[in-house]
Amino acid sequence: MFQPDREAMPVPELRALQLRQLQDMVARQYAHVPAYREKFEAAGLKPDDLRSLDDLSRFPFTRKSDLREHYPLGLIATPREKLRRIHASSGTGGKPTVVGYDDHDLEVFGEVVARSLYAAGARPGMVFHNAYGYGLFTGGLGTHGGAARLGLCTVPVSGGGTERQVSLIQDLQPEVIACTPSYALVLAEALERQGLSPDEIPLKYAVLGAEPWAEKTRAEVQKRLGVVATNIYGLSEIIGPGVSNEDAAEQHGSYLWEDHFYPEIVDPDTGEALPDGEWGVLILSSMTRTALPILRYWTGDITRLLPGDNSTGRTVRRMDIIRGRSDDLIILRGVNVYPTQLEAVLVGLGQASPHYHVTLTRTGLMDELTLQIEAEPGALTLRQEIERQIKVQVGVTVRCELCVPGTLPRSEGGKLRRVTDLRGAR
Ligand code: DLL
Repeated sequence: MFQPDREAMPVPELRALQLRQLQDMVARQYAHVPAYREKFEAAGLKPDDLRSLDDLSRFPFTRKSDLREHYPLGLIATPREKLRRIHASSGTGGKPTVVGYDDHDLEVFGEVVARSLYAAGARPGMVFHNAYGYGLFTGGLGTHGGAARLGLCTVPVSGGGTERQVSLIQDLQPEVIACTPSYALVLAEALERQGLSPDEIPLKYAVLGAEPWAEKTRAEVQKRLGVVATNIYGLSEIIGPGVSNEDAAEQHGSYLWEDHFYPEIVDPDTGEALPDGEWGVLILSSMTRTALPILRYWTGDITRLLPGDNSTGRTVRRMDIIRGRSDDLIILRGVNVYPTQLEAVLVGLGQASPHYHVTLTRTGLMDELTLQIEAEPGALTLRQEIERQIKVQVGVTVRCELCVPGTLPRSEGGKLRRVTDLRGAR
């Protein structure tokens, strides 16, 4: 363990700490964030109504829409001049969700990522090939900060440029790599093309996340890269990567750093609490964040907290893999895309028909998104323009297909399913 006193804290002590931190957070939100105060008042709640962990369920959820409504930084609890960094991720309505960090938050970020990398097998002095994207996405800079805290030597290669990544891996001999699981397979293929066998590849540990994946991919990555692969989970609204990570020797459930992030699992339809072991939506409260403390964030991610003992001696709970989402967020090659972002591009191009459908498929290693729209046959330039604008505005490559007007599915009163995901579990 990187911090045994925190990761293996006696459970009663951990619960007492969580309650104290939640009480402190709610008090700060009430005092400094008008939007939270209004929400509490609307629910008839004052900070001192939080007397036990059970009372938390009386407090309102925070949703992506709250962040959007207070775009860009209306939910911060510190003066703007204390902010030291901004990150962003896709929002539902075209505008990104912006998050802010002060010095203390960056400290917390470094700590939880350092713990995660340590659990993944990384040790001080190792060379770390960081292929998460650097920039507004939290993946690159987030893991970078944690690696510095742990004492790794980071190669900040970021995403893309696979051939160059292959040479850097051969030349710099990194033992640890971090990237999305789908990119790990792309790299494996490129290394194989160079004629390298798994035992000639220097990598020993892979820290994979930012998109859903399953055991089949783990086996594939481990075999082809010759690594032990663990799952790293996180989201920008809470901090970024490093909310939880599996232990390399155990590979069964990701340890959720619950001295910083308080987890709950609730029923996706009713929002009622579910006991450990049951699948539901993961709710997280970022108790120790000072610039952007978020109460009961509805992550939309479907998972469960694993009941029972573990083999590492940690006392913080583990979460299972993300089995799905309770909303329409699409994760395409690690990039978050909401159907409404695609719709916004269509509307912007004067594409008046609201009828469109998204199909996700997997060809070989790559996920593909096909966007079907209704248009007169032969509107070829329109098709190309839509593809180009989506690349520019949303940042993903998609294939646009024209359908005869009137042929795409229409809503029959209920929620129209605009997305068909044929990718299956990885
Ligand atoms: O994806 C943070 C991250 C970076 C995590 C690097 C891990 C590694 P966002 O862009 O805000 O943040 O997207 C968050 O991605 O709600 C999940 O739906 C999904 N996600 C993240 N990690 C995993 C994972 C980053 N290990 C959203 N398994 C989350 C499945 C994941 N889904």
